Order: sequence, then structure tokens, then C-alpha cells
Amino acid sequence: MLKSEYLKFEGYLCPGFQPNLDKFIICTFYLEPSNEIKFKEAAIGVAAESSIGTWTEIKTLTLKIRKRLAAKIFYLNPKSKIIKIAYPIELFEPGNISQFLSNCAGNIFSVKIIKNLRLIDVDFPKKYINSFLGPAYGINGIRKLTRIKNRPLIGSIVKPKLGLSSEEHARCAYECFLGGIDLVKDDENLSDQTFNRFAERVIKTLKMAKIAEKKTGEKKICVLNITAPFNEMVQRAKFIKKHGGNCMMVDVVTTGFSALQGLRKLNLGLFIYAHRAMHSAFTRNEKHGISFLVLAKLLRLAGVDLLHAGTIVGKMEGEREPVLEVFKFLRSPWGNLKSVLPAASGGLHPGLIPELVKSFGVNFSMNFGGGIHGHPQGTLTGAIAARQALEATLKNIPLKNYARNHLELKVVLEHWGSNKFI
Ligand code: CAP
Ligand code: MG
Repeated sequence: MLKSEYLKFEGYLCPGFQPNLDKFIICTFYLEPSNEIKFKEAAIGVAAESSIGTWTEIKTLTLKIRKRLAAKIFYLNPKSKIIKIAYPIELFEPGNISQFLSNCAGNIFSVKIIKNLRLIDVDFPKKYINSFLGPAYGINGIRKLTRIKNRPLIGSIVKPKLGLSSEEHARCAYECFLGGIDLVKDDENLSDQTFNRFAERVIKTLKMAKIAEKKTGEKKICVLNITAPFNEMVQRAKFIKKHGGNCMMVDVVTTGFSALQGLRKLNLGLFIYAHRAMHSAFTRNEKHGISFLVLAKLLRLAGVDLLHAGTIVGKMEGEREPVLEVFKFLRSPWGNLKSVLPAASGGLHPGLIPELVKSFGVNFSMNFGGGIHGHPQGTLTGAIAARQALEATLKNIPLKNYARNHLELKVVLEHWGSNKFI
């Protein structure tokens, strides 16, 4: 039986090495070797296969290349199963996220010597961070556009996610806007289906948003999903711009980094609303895959302006600490790149707004699909109730007190209380 020769390799295992953070990308992994494979051997295999090595010694690998480009394991803890690897920055092409992933999240997930491997975190040198465009708008740009200074943005997702005509869709969005909602978005799986054509939806929804702006005096954002093959996405984005829109939604995981970076580079004058559908296929398993924190860092490099990042209390998985860590990262300074507005979404209803503000403060966006369209009295009332719950929370008034003379909210509290998902 053929056995890998990783243990014989030199130059990868460097306990005590202190990487210069301007010259190395640092990846933190959780590693479980396969049976019969020593922890050290698996670690060397991961370092070799994600830099310059393969399963056997090769004659073409000179000492010069090894010294310059070999990835260095500088922390190795068999107990916690954590390893830290320093990758020489020369291994990477600045501005190219797909290349980074092919290197640090590529073949290493497939090698037989590992049972489980998870890329938990990554630290980049400033120079590398600044080789990316990052968000065009960021939190400040979105707040300037919406004229919302210091409260959370409140959004809704048109439901049902599929099945409405473009007319019905625009009508539903209009009711949300009229009820006090700032952003109304397409669902992640709505694109240009026969029953709701993209072009018609854009024209009708933007028209209704304009009417609602006049009626409410507030800025209204239509979050229109352009997810499609790349060239088609560019055409759809330009169509939104031509009809007066200011936001494009992209399913960033299913679309991929190459397309996302391509869109950002075109500077289309629309802020990028990032939906993360499919992320849990590789972010959820705590022993194998890539953490959402790593994905959030890459999406900020790629240039998204707003990113779904979890709720803690809603229907989607995501524990308190990792969710708060991502919120903190997206809102913190990072090289020369702008910040990203985190969005809480999934199984939320107005009764949960105090809990959301307690966890996340005011610098985020919160979305309600079922939580608005599931209101016993329908969409408009549901939207009004959500806005009332936000107002009460910002004034520090308990919802049940505020509900005494805000009946739309009263109905919500009778219907869902402040119940949260498990
Ligand atoms: C929420 C939602 C969003 C999820 C995405 C849905 O609808 O429209 O796509 O929030 O999850 O389809 O489930 P509801 P995440 O408000 O009706 O639950 O934000 O975790 O990426
Ligand atoms: Mg959805």
C-alpha cells in the first residue's frame, strides 16, 4: 500500500517560528487526522499540499523554492486539534480571492490523511487587504443613501418566495414601504421566472417605491435579485440603474467570487446586497469546512456592502458568539476597506426586535418575511407593527406597554409574543 511521505518533508514544521504579519497570510485550522495518521504528519500534509508540496519528494522542488515558498506550521496543538500555518505572501496573487481559496481551501479538504479539516480564521497582511476594492458604499454609504442616521434599517422579503406575478410582487412591496419598511427584497431563489419576469418586476416595484417615498417622505430601497450567469447579471444590474434603482442583490455563494469581483470592478453605481444562500453547506459543520467568519472576510474583500450574518434568535443555525464575532468584524476598521452592514434575517417577527437590538445595537439591518406577511391582518398591518416595535425599542418602552395604543403591534404580540426559535 502506498503511503504518503509527509513526515520526511523538511521546512513545513516550524515550531517557535514567529511570522512577520506583513509578509505572511496566517490560517488557523481545526484538524482531525485519519485513523493511523499522526497529528504532526497530517499537519505537514496540509501545509505541503496547500503551498508547494505533493505526496512524495519531487526532484524539481529546489531548496531555494522550499525556503522561499513553503508554508510554515508555527503552532501545533494535538489536544485542541488546532494548527496555525503561515503562508508566504508570494504564494498569492493580490486581488484574486478564487486563487486564495484554491490555495488555502482547495485540495487539502480532499486528502485521505485528514478525517476533518476546518478553516476557522484567516489573517491577511494590510498590503494584501488593500489590494482589493472592498465595499463601494459600506455602512456610511448605505446610511447616506437611505438618510437613516442612527437606527437599524428595517427590511422585508416579499413572500411567498416564488409564485406572485410582478404586479402582485410590486403591490406587496408597496404595502411594506407604506407601513414603514426601508428595504424590500426579492427572495434568494427569485430571478426571471415566467410568472414574475425580472424586467417587469424592476419597473413596477421601483415605480411603487417612488410613490411610497412621496407618501412617507422616507427613502425606499428595492433589493432586486440579479443572480444569473455573469453577463446576464451585468445586463440586469444596468437595467436596475437605468430605471432609477440603487441596489442589486447577489446570491454571493452560488454566484461565486470571480463573478462577484467582476461585478464590483464594473462600479455599476448600485450597492451590493449579499445573500449567502448555500453557505451552510460548508460553514455549518464545526469540524469540517470553512467558518462563516472566513467567508465574511472574503466577501468584504470582494466588495459587498450589506451581508446576511445571522440572528441568534431566528430559524437559522448560528450560535451567539460566532454571530457576534462576524457582526463585530464587518463593522470594524480593516485596512483601507469600508465596513459592511450586517443583516439579521430568518424566522424573525416584530416581537423579537428588543432582543435583536440588545444583541446587535443599532448598526445593522433586520429583515422580516413571515414576520410581516404572516401578520393576521396582512402585509400593510404587519409592516406597521414591525415599525412600531422598532420605535418602542428605540424609546426603551416595553412592547406590551407600547401595544396598548398601537393595535397592529398588539395583534403581533398576541400572535407570536416575543417567542424565539429554539
Ligand atoms: C427569511 C429568508 C432569508 C433567510 C436567509 C428565507 O425569510 O427570506 O432567505 O433569512 O438566511 O428565505 O428564509 P423569513 P440567512 O423572514 O420568512 O424567515 O439570513 O441566515 O442567510
Ligand atoms: Mg429568503
